[in-house]
Amino acid sequence: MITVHHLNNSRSQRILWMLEELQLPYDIRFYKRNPETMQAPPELKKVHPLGKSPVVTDTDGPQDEPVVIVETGAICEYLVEKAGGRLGPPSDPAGALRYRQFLHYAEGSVMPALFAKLVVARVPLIGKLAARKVQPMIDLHLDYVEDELASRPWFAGKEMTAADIMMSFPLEAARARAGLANGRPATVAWLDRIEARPAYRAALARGGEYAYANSR
Ligand SMILES: N[C@@H](CCC(=O)N[C@@H](CS)C(=O)NCC(=O)O)C(=O)O
Repeated sequence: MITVHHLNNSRSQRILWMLEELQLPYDIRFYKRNPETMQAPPELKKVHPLGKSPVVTDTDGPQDEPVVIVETGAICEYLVEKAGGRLGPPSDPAGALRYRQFLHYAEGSVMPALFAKLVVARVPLIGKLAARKVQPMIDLHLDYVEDELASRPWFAGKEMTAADIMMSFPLEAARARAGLANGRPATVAWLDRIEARPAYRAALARGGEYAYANSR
């Protein structure tokens, strides 16, 4: 059985969405952020030493051994494999390359820029000014994403894949905190498309508090 160790308002929402898309059975263990520090509670360190979310445990891992997996991208790849390739790379080489790129790009490039803004904005006195300095770093990514989505419906090509699931959290966070919706219609349309999906809605209903979803 798959268990998602799920933190409110966090990246682990993507894993719930992916499991709903794949229709794989799963349990959720809920963890709540400390409202002042926003940190995960210490219990999560009992599941994995990093104490961050998502963590997935699977009692039926490869060779029937239980496994503990961290890193959203690695978890997505694990689930694609477990589901016999569903939501995995498209068969054409260019699409497969785009799939691989965006699977890594979400956490490797977009999230660090957004995180930098979040951290500097909290610095007393100079926070607001410093956050404005970081904004162009974020815009570079958001404008690139807009260009990409202007020419095809999904990040890898004609079909939705795990790359779209990976990109959902940074783009939802950027809509909430970094002005994504200003003049980026293709990305906004993509956000509307993902959020209208029944599996996305089912994951929201199961996962509880997720401040980055647009309410419909
Ligand atoms: N790159 C990692 C990041 C994991 C991460 O930082 N998760 C956040 C949730 S959005 C977390 O657990 N924050 C609470 C904490 O660090 O205590 C991934 O994608 O899994």
